[in-house]
Amino acid sequence: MQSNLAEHSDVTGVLPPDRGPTDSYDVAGPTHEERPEIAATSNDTTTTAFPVSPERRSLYAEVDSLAAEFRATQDPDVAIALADKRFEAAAGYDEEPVRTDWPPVYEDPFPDLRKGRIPEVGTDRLDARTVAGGIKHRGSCIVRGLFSPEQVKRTVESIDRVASLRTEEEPEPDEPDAWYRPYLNIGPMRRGLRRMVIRDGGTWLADSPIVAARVLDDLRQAGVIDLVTEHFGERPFFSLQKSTLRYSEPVHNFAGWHQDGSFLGWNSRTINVWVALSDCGGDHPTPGLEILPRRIERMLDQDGGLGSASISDATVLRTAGPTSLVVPEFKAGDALIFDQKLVHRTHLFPEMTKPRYALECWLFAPAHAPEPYVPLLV
Ligand SMILES: O=C(O)CCC(=O)C(=O)O
Ligand SMILES: [Fe+2]
Repeated sequence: MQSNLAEHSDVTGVLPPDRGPTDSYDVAGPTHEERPEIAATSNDTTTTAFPVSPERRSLYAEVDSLAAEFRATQDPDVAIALADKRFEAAAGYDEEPVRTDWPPVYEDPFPDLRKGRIPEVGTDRLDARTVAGGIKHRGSCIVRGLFSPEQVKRTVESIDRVASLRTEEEPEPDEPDAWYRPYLNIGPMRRGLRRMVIRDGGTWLADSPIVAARVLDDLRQAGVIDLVTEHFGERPFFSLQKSTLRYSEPVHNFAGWHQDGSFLGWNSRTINVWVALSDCGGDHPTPGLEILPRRIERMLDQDGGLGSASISDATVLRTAGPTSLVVPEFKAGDALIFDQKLVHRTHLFPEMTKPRYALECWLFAPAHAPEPYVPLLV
């Protein structure tokens, strides 16, 4: 399959990584050879208890200590040092995967929920059994109030501030600072992708050292990093290209149905934490998400014609069968947690009048992160 970035960006809202023209998007996951069982000794992601090499362990510890220093001081120079250290700690990852029992087996945590409904929990039930179990059995899980109103307000203001520091014409300003400091150690394809993300209103989270430090702290504080760590059995990575501060205009456009696994790699180990930062979905005049609320275990044909990742309406409807497609209502601060198999798209209709802010943060199990994505330690 040919990669065509222009094709991918504007009509689908789906931004796959940049790849060489001969690369395929159907990335096979690493083979599941037998490996000696290594148990994670702790779920505490701020420790260095995971069985990584001593060199990497000390980089992880440096990330933790810079994160603590930034939390205490809010010093912009520390935010920059922290961002750099996150790249360094994840670069060239070649450790054995911790979990050999994949996928984990979860009972349906919502046995009484009607078919076609998305399970909902509060932040008091953020554990892998509930949320990853919900994903496994229902396709996704809503977490109400993942971000507090203060966290929402701060993140929205940050998105506006960061957006004022870059334009599509000048995505990499000459005088970067801790609010916007795009990562430059990438080639022209990835730079083109950055430009397209900006054109669509987004900013890569990792391009803002201050916002990345705060948002990752917010996610940790809410308990979501621990739950993903528990699910992966190891401390997650995020990536340059697949964690985005989103600002979406209410422009009625063709938004492609997709499964992110069609370009992230069907067998990657990943969880997306998507946080609404505006009230949206339902009947709000604000773009939300439209979802096929069921677990789909196979990669659907990408026959949508809106870029090589998109799935046609006909295929989605045929796959849904009796299940109705849904547009859940989100209050600012609510989150949808899902993996690479969920069938979804941005929900847009012509009468929409209000823009939407959101955070999209795909987390990866380090040994199963898709290779084209530049990794950073969470
Ligand atoms: O925010 C959106 O409208 C789309 C998000 C999406 O497709 C994703 O997070 O995978
Ligand atoms: Fe998506």
